[in-house]
Amino acid sequence: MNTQRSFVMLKPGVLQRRIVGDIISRFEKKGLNLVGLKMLTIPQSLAQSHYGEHSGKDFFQSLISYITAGPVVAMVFEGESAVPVIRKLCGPTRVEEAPPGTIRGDYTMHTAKNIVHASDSPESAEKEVNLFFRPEEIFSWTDGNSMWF
Ligand code: 3AN
Repeated sequence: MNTQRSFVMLKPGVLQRRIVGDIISRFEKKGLNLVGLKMLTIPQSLAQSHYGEHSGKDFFQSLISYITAGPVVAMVFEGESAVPVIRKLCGPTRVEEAPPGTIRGDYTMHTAKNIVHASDSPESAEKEVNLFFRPEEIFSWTDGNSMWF
């Protein structure tokens, strides 16, 4: 059993479009455990740290503006192979490559506004969870239905 945690963030447009419940539901129905959940407006400094690897790219400034434009929903999910499983549910970064059935494939038209962030490795997940959550804000729980998933 390879239990992992992953950081997931619903970007500002998700709240505006009133589809927060739809998106969270996809992760829940898959069988992932929601163990951390908060809303926040991301400060500039946190946005720059979170997307530091893209600093200098042509889309960096618009990415920072977008991500700080309104409240986001930040979450931590736990489950077996949670990191790759969640990436699959989200779909590829580029929307023209995101197939129907994935979150990005079903809900977005533009890569720059691809509505959801999900950790791309267990190492990134640990870093991102620690960036957005304090240890006491994570609530691991035992899923009584785990044998059915
Ligand atoms: P992912 O979010 O799939 O891990 P990253 O880390 O390469 O992808 O990109 C982070 C975010 O930057 C994306 N979610 C998207 O909003 C934005 N982004 C990535 N590539 C582009 C691009 N070519 N043009 C505009 N925005 C982009």
